Amino acid sequence: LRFENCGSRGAFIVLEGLDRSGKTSQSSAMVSYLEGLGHPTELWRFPDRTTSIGQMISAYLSNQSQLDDHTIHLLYSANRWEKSSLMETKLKSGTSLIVDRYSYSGVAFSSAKGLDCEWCKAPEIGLLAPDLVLYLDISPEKAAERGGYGGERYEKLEFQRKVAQCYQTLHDSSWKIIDACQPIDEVQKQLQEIVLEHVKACKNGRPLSHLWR
Ligand code: DGP
Ligand code: NA
Ligand code: NA
Repeated sequence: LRFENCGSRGAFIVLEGLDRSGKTSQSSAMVSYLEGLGHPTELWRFPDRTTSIGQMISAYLSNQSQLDDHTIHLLYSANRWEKSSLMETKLKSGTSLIVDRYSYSGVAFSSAKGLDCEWCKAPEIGLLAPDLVLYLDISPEKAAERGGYGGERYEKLEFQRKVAQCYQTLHDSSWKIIDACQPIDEVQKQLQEIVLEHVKACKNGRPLSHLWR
């Protein structure tokens, strides 16, 4: 049973959290879950490293290139803008999108470097707003214990502490905070309940909106 031709839209759902909070595995589990229920769903992630802007970001993250903090911030934002019309098309055609990181990472990671929060938000204004933001809550210390970090630029305890503080200032009514230290199945179950509710609300005609409102 598929729903794509019912004229109803898909849900735009973002997972956020520190590095090693479990976003990536929970995002793919969520896609399988929704697909299994017959809801057309795609897994997206930002940065999308497949585009040419995404490749510049990837080179920066692996320390193969150096960029001024403002410059890289705008590249992350441009990477979201370059995908935004496809995103809107997908949603309007009835496909739900599970998105691993979005503008909240953009603001949290850049303001953790000391950039002004309002300046960081500005290039995100007008992007589609998610219907739901699932924040996988874990302390920076616990996240660091999870098999350690890889070698990428931001994967350091001190920096992740600052990111966690910046995320705190971004919560709004679209956010649900999930305790990411629970057993993985429990986290998954809690996410499924919340997501299903939102997928249904979007099918029933909840309008899309734009950042930051
Ligand atoms: P990921 O591919 O999800 O591991 O993300 C790579 C790293 O980039 C991760 O440490 C989080 C960070 N990041 C993701 N999105 C943004 C963004 O928009 N701006 C900044 N400054 N950092 C970001
Ligand atoms: Na990472
Ligand atoms: Na990730």
